[in-house]
Amino acid sequence: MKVTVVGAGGNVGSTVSLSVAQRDFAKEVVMVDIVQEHNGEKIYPSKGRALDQWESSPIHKFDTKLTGTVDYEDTAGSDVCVITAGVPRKPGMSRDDLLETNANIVQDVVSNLVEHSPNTILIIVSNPLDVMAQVALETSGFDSSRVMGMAGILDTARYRSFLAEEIGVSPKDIQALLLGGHGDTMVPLPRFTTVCGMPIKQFIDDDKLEEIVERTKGGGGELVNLMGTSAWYAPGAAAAQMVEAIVLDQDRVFPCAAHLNGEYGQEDLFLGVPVKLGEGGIKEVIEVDLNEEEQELLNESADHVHSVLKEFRQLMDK
Ligand code: 2OP
Repeated sequence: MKVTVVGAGGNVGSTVSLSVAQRDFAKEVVMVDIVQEHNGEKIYPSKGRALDQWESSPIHKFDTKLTGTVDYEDTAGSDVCVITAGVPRKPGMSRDDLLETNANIVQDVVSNLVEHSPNTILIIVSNPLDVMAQVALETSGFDSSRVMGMAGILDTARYRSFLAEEIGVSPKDIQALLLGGHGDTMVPLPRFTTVCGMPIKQFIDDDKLEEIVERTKGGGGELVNLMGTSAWYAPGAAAAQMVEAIVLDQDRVFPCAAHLNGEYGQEDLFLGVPVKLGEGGIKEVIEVDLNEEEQELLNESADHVHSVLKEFRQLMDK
C-alpha cells in the first residue's frame, strides 16, 4: 500500500510519516513538501526528513520505504493521502485565523493529489480542520466516504491523557468520545467516558472532570503558548492511526470529522462524530443517542463550523 503525506517537510507531516513507517503496514510513504530557501540556498525539507527517517529504519526495524519529493508525480497511485500542509497557529491566533491562507493551500494540494491518485482517500489535518475537510471534499469531487478530517482522535487523546494522569490509571484503559468541531466548541462527553468500562464519575469529582473538559478544549492553544507553534506529536500519531485503520481494513470506531447529510440533524457540514474506518475510508457514520444538553452543545459547535464555512464561501466569492 502507498501512502502520501503532503506537508511532510514540517513537524506534523513528518510525524505522520514516521508514525506510519514505525507501524510498518505500508509498502511506501511518499513525503511531499515545497522547496524552501535557507540563507539564500534552496533546501528540500521533505527530501531531507524522508532520508533521515529512512536512515532510522534499521533501528526502528521497519521496512516501509520513505521517499521525499517536491513533485506530485511521485504520489501517483496513492491509496491514502494525508494533508498537513498549511501554516500552523502562532500564540494569540485561533485555528479559524488560518482560514484564507490554508484554504488556498488545501485547494491546490487536493487538485494535485487527485490528478495523480483519482481513487485515493483523503485525510485532512490542516486547520481550521472542519472547513478544510469541506474544501477538500468540494475540490476533489470525491464521495464523502473518501474525505475525512483528523481531530477527534487527537482531542480525545488529550482528554484521556489528562484523565489518566488525574486518576492514576493507564491512558490505554480510558475510553472516551468527543463530538463537534475541532475548536473551543468541541463537545467531550463525560457520559461516554469510562475507565475499563466503568463510568468516569466513579473516579473523579464533577469539578475536576469539568476542569479537564475545559483543558481539553484548550489543549491545542496550551501547546501553542508553550512552544510558539502548534502541536505535532499527538496530531501526527492520530493521523497515522487513521491511515492504519483504512489500509488494514480494521473497522475501527473513532471520532473523526465526517461529512454529515442529515446525521445529528446536520446537512452538508463536516463535524467530529464517531465513524467506522476501514477499507474505502468511512464505512459508517454512527449516530449516538445524545441527551438534550449534549445535542444542544453539538448544535452550538455545528453553528460555529457553519459560521467559519460561511466566511470561506464569502472569501471564495471575492
Ligand atoms: C491541535 O489541536 C494542530 O489543531 C491541532 O494541536
